Amino acid sequence: MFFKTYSSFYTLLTMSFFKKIFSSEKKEILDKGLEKSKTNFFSKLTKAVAGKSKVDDEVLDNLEEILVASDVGVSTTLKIITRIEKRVASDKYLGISELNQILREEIAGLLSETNTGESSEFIIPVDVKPYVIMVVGVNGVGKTTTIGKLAYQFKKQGYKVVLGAADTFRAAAIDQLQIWADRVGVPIVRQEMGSDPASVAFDTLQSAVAQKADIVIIDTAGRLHNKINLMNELSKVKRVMQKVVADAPHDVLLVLDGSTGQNAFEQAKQFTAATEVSCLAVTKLDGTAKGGVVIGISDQFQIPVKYIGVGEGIEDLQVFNKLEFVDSFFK
Ligand SMILES: Nc1nc2c(ncn2[C@@H]2O[C@H](COP(=O)(O)OP(=O)(O)O)[C@@H](O)[C@H]2O)c(=O)[nH]1
Ligand SMILES: [Mg+2]
Repeated sequence: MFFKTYSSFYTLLTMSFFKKIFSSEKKEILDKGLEKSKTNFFSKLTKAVAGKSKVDDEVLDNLEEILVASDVGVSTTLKIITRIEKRVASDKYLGISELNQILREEIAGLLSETNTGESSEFIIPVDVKPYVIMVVGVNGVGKTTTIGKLAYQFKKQGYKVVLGAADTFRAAAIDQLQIWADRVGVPIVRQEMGSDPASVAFDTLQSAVAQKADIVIIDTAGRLHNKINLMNELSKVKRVMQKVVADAPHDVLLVLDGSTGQNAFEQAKQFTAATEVSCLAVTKLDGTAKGGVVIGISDQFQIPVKYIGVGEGIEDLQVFNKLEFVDSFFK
């Protein structure tokens, strides 16, 4: 009895210890990833408030410009400015030294009001097998890389994963997914370049069912040159998958390249109009000054940002947490 209690206490202790190490590591990677965005934002802000002692109209005008220039987006910027104006009105005097703290609080407040709730990693119901995730987005945004990182996380959690190379548009796309599959150690279903993406998706699901796999991730080619084509292609892939798994896909993950700033917004608009998207991943937040785009995207779309990409490595995919993100940005 004593031993049992002691050992479960010990397990708890080590678990929380590792959790702490993990979360502080995650935080460090996020802080580092957002460095460029922060430097860019705060150097502008410092210039804008030089010689000022309180938050006045001029400071707010400058702040508005800086937020827009940081890719937060016009409509989200206006909401933030309105909130700060209200605060200035009620507090009478807001010192410049408090501006940072206020920005952090108001943006966190704004994002916590969005109705997408707290985002979390994919939750795989035990009675759904295989759970099918279709990944969409334009060429180069980081779909294949994100799939590799996700497969790695799922595998680590003990799930049996199968990948489907339904981006058959370029040979390199198929090979790249193969490289990730080998690296993670999960099976991949592929066909020749140029073959029908729907047929690859069909094969992948059949193979996953036969192998009793838990999760299937389907890579697709997102050619946006024509919305109707894109819509038709994605609905065909879905329709064909449903011949094997009736309610597939269970999730459609749209990948956006955060380093393209406003372009990412545009792509989100076009894809959500062309197909049902259930969640978002914003990649390449490391090495860009446009990290503010995540704030705008999570404010403006009714779809949760589930993941952010903060590097090219296998570990560099994080579950997006609004408050952690704002905290890291305004620290
Ligand atoms: N720095 C950085 N690079 C990334 C990230 N995600 C993807 N990439 C890179 O972006 C490029 C395109 O990625 P890829 O997965 O091939 O995009 P796809 O065409 O949408 O499948 C590759 O060189 C990736 O290594 C990220 O979070 N950070
Ligand atoms: Mg690809």
